[in-house]
Amino acid sequence: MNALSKEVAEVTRKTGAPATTLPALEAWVAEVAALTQPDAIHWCDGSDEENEALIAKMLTDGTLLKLNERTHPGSYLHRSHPDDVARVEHLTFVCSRNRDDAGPNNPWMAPDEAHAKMDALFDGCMRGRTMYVIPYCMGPIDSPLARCGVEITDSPYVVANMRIMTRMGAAALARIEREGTERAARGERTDTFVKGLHSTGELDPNRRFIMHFPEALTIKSYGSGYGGNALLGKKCHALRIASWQAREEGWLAEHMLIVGIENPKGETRYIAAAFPSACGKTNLAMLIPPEGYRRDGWKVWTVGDDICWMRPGADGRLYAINPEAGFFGVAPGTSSKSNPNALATIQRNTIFTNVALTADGQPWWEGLDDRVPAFDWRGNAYDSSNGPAAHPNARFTVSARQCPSWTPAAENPQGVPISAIVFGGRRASLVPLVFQARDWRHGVLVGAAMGSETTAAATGQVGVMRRDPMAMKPFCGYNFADYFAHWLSFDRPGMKLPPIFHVNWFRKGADGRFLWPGFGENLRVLEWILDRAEGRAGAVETPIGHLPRADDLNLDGLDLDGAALQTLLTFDRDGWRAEFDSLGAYLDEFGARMPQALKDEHGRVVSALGG
Ligand code: OXD
Ligand code: MN
Repeated sequence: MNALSKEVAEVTRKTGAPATTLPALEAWVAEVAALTQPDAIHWCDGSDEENEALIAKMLTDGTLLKLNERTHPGSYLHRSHPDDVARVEHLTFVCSRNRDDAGPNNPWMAPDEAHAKMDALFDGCMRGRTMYVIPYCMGPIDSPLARCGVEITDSPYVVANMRIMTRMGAAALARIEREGTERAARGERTDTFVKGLHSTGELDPNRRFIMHFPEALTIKSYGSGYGGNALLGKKCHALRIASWQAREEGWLAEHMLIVGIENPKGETRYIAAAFPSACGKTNLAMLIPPEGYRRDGWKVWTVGDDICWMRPGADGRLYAINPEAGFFGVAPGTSSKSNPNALATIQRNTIFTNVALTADGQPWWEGLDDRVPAFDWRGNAYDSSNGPAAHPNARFTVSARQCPSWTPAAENPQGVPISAIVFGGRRASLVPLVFQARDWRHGVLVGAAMGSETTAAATGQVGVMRRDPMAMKPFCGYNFADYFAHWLSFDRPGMKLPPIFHVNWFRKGADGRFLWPGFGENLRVLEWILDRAEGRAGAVETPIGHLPRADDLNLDGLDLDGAALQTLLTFDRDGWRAEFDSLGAYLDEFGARMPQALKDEHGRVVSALGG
């Protein structure tokens, strides 16, 4: 017996592992245990009893605080390390064999170097800790579009969050084992589940990295316990690794919400919409129709608020699933005005992270109401001179099924058909309220051209305009040039692709105030979008696409200043010329790999804009 297998045998003796029939999984868990040296291994089954035991442990050691049981039953507060409050894009690497495959859009490290760096960090890091093995499924457990993974972590907080955010536990393990056994019978490799290894380490920002090895379907994350850095099913698997897999297999893994709009005739049509982090995807996915629309019988159904996996169906349409089972939403700004459905969703069985606390133990954040909290997100007595009470990236983790607008269509294994794709950024100027791309190719350019002001979802400066193509800048697991080529490849005979639109809810007037009321009123724009998709609503053609005139939108009952409306619907030729100059320079950064079709499309719009 060599040293490694001796250590594995020792861990197995101590803990009772292995707990799987799939040799490839058993071997990987044993290998990780030998490296990280945990005191115990716990295979998560996802049961209520398991969750209760974990919660009890976290209440005892202070990882969780119980919130007011009367107002927020079954809910808890977690305060993260103050240096660990957001995704860390500069420490997030794509470690493809070939550097160009990661592209200029991703920090890159050679796989051998990255493994060596990470394994040195993981060496012995779980001594004194329990290692949790979390089998999970992204997507409905019986969906052919769903994919499985296993996250190994030493954080019970991660386990509790993964249980809400994914289909975690026994059913996922059974699927992983079944798929492995079927592959073995065909003589194929059996470790096709995504392997995610995570440790909170010492929470030292100088010893923090999130590494992706897309060719090996592997993720290694060390030194953070926060959100997308640690809940590996979300950004790491369902976007970075999945986008790579999707390209190989002919589908799309996108940073998009999925929302169903039911009209008074009872017809529901689904929209997939990409917005950067903290730009209102959760609000749009749970929109409450304005009063007049409600009276007429309009309804809105939530399928997903962050990630969308889409695949062409036999009829050539795109069908989408939400790979997630819960919401990891931004709390600040969530209120009975901005998102009553989200507020109703998080009244129970919710894990809050880095929110403030009222004197009677209720969660609180800026924008919720006019109460004054007693404690800030760090747990200090609240003092407004210390900054916001809740961290701007404070979050709630909650099951999607608790949302009043949740639809059982989210469980449809075949996914929902997509009638329109929407891109949108946070743009204070230039970009109109809504426009429609001429065709798919132009739509891909519109997505590639997306720009947005940065938010608190990632560490770094907030409010800086940056290019964020298709809201995937932090999440595309490969070269953007290849990603655009992949999008373009869907434009082929037999496909019935949805039309593509761009929206901007964040346009500001000279006084710095938002011109468009947003929230529920956004349904007016979605109605125009869906009518356009069915060839009904009017528009005026411009070089940047088709814009509605005021008369083309249903503005009944909306109190909107005429000048504001004019600004929102105006196409500013000079401003767009400058925008397209900068877009051209951006596309050139990708060199010869950028698809000629996209460059030609850019050239076509530039000539339409005139010199
Ligand atoms: C998220 C993000 O957590 O985009 O969804 O940061
Ligand atoms: Mn997101």
